[in-house]
Amino acid sequence: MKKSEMPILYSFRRCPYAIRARLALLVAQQTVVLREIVLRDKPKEFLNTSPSETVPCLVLKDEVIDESLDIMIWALKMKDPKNWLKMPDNGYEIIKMIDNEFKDLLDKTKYSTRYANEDVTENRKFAVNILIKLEESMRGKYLFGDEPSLCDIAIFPFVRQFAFIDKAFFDNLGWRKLSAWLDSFIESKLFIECQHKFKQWHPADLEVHFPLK
Ligand SMILES: N[C@@H](CCC(=O)N[C@@H](CS)C(=O)NCC(=O)O)C(=O)O
Repeated sequence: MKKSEMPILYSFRRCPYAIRARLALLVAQQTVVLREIVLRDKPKEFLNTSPSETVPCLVLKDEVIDESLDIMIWALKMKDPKNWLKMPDNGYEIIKMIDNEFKDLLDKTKYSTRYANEDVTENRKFAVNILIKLEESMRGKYLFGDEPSLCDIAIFPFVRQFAFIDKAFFDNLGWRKLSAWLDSFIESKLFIECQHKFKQWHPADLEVHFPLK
């Protein structure tokens, strides 16, 4: 593919939404031009492109995909070597629940000082309850069997973020499956590759590609 034809991904290394988009691009072997964004210093090229002004944002020749889940689905429709798209419909409901209810509790736990009127202990408990239900519904090592699906991948970065707010607390919860589930992603080649550190993008920079060649 010629340079100018390559999709552009505006990304931010630590963002859980951007992480899941990069994981899907990686597994689908879709090479993009990566532009690492610093959220407090968004470049005008990004602001002029992303309707929501959030990362990730994938710029195709005639379309801008501004939602991480849509980027995942776009990439996997190109190539889905691990059959991540093969999952029951309720996988999408679980993603929605984690993106909304769980994400809200995650933020209220992680950034509790920003929520003066919220009870952090209660919110953390509600978040843990969601994860317990998730674990109880796991049909194998993963949500729908012994192989991960789109749903596992899409929710993993948020569970990881929650676990690392207080890893000792999380580990002490006595998980039967969820700790191994989480570790399998954290230790995977895919995640390590997806967390490569890119420098903040500036318009005059040479193109950097993701996945790295
Ligand atoms: N719905 C979006 C949400 C993405 C999102 O909220 N990303 C955060 C970073 S983790 C962001 O860009 N926030 C904008 C900001 O902080 O200015 C998606 O799934 O792609």
